[in-house]
Amino acid sequence: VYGPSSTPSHPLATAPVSPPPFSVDGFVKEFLHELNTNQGVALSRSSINDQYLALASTVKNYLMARWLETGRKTRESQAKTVGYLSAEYLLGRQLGNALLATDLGDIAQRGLELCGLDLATLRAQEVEPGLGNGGLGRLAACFIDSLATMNVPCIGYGIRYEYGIFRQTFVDGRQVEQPDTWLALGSPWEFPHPEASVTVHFGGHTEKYTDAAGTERTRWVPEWNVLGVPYNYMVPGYLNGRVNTLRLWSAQATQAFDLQIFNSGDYADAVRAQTFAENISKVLYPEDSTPQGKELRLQQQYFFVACSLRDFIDNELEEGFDLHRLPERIHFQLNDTHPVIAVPELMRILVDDHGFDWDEAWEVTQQCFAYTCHTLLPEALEIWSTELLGRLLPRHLEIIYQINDEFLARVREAFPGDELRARRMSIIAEYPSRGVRMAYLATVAGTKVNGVAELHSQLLRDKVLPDFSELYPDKFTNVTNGVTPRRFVRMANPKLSELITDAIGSGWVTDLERLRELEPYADDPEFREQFRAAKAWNKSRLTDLLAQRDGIELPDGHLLDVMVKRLHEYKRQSLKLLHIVSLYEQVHSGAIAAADLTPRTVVFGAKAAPGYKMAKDTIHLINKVAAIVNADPVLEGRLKVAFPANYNVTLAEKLIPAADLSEQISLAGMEASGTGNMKFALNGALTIGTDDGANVEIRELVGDKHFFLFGMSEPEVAQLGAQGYHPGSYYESNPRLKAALDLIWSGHFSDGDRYLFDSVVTNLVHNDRFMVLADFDSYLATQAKVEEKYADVDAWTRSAVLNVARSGFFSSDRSMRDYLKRIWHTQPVI
Ligand code: GPK
Repeated sequence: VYGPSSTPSHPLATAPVSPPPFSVDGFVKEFLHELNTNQGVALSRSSINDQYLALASTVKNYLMARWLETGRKTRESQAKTVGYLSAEYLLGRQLGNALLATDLGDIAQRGLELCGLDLATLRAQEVEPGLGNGGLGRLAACFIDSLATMNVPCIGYGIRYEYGIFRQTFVDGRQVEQPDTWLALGSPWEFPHPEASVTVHFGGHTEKYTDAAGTERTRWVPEWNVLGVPYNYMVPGYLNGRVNTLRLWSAQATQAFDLQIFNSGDYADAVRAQTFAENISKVLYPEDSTPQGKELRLQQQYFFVACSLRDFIDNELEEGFDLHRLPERIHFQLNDTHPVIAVPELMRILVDDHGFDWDEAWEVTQQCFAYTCHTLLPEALEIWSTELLGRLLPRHLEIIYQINDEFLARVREAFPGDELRARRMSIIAEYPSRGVRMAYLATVAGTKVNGVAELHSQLLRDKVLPDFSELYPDKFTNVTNGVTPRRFVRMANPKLSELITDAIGSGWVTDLERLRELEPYADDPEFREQFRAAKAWNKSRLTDLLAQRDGIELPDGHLLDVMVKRLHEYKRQSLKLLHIVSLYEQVHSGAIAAADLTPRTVVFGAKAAPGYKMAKDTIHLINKVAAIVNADPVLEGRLKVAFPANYNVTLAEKLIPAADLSEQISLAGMEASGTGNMKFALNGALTIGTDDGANVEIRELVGDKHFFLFGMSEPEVAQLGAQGYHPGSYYESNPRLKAALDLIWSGHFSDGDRYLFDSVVTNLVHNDRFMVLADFDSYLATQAKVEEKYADVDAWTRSAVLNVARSGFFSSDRSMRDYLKRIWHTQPVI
């Protein structure tokens, strides 16, 4: 199928592809060429968007030779590839990262200047692909960056949503969602390959037949299908010449599908059919940690997984490859339960399409997958109703039943007579209705199951999947999450990066543990001064950005206190809010003088799932409190609340480097890991946090003296829950807490409307599933310690430097080494 039909005789035809000359002149020539031939405009007539697109193409041209070379090397080596299966990739802008990975930044800047253009302006033109909700999607993006940088063959597989995570706006303080039209001005980073499309089937029924050899077999007779069109994206390693591939699938109507209806003469129906097919990759579901069980969502999951398996088997393996050896060539990592339908799909391919017998197929399948769990919230674990699954994917449901039968036979063998256990462990849930527990299916099928921080992995074993960890003790492992130091330090924080590199050399960018070498500098007054100067620069950069982006004015010289993450009750934005309301209330009741407050600006950034009422009410309340606090002359210069709308990766890159204080205040035992917490520590913010997720490991590494721990521990939470938690008793017995809640209740922040936020306050006082009130006192006491320390500039800076120096463990390069060692057992290809 591939390549020329006769042996080429021109010498250039077989020579390696060469990138354009690496010089300012070479760059200018290439850039103008792209502007003229791709955009079809002269420089003098070009728009900023033209210039941005031409710049992106220019940078792609530099990467292209490396991309082709990477593909050639990987194929030649026949190395095992990591197939990262993820419904979300929260990539962030591509241009800055590509310039960094190619070391083209300076050349581009100088070249553009010669053209009378400004690199920063063109970078600001890029709309980030927001193809994820939050931590889980951003983690996938960090992981593929690290694998490329570490020379590990990896294909990221996912969905090319036409609309990513919604654009958040505020109208009278309420969240209003707008569609994310990230493709509207053109997406220069993608390479569509319609010729490599894959057909995906749905619906219909199954039937038995006897094959030529007389064996009874099953085949799936589907009812409808769609086409998966792959779009490739470059995933450049940092200065190492490797460019891996991210392959995202877009849904289109198949011709056969169209023709059938066109032939029936109903043109309008045919066009509708096309829309129906395209719906599958139309929009990212904006629910984070709360699956809705929607049919279209299951269609999305099967769609991208079926495309990806077919793609790997048909295109990445040599012709005639023996699929018995598939585990030698791929390990698919299941990023949460979203892609778990890949398990029965691979079984179907092997058994139905390739004639494997069941046991052989199961042997192969079991070696090809591993599963990462990202949550402890029971409501976040996906269960697909058997009714829906059977209707959409009848053959897969049969396969799941058979997997379950054999699995339960094994359970009964290991625990004879323990029928209750067999029922507990069944992949098929019977109550409240019949459904497939995708986490159980993944656990049974995979080589390994991992949590995303030590505490989370332990709780996963002990509380979420205890029966499974008893049956398969060796399957369970931990890989603590990490973040890419390229994007989140080197690129986002150029001043700190320069300071670090001046002190210890540039090796830290790919070997983050080297940050340890900074420790002695914590005691160097001159270094601390420069460290503060970098922080001040970041703050003023943020001040400029928020002024022009949101019309928000950041006061000078404040402690910058930042809480950015999805809005969820378990993360407890309401605790941060109660802190603010309490400060306001204490000043106005005369309990404290405004002049005694540490000048502080609290910055929130958070999107709420559109159907999550409590989360949206909390956003509304934060905005209302902000309006009152910010307009209060008594608090002028002392307390300010900023809530820029539409928090995303682009904003994070400016916000995190400017922060002094990082808020990681989830109820202990609820935040699987957190990755924002790592980004803040690496950028020299101190953390106020509970003993939860990766906070535990951050505190262990940076040391108690440099971390503000508060609140109940996970065992204390469990104990309080078991003995019966009564939030009302905290409300009644803590006057400061009562005063703050009463102030909200009184309508003070809602123009006298006592009902507007009644649900928020009532929920806290009477239900409070996440024990906000129980931790209120401890939180406030610890905030007082924060203020005390902040007053000692040198002590604060010393701790901040030590946070940076001791957080090297949280590089996603280290996470990838752990996955390679503990799960994938594969190696770099050099
Ligand atoms: C977990 F279950 C989920 C989910 O649906 N989405 C999501 O972003 C997050 N997560 C966890 O909440 C974080 O603690 C964790 O760091 C992140 O996944 C990556 O593992």
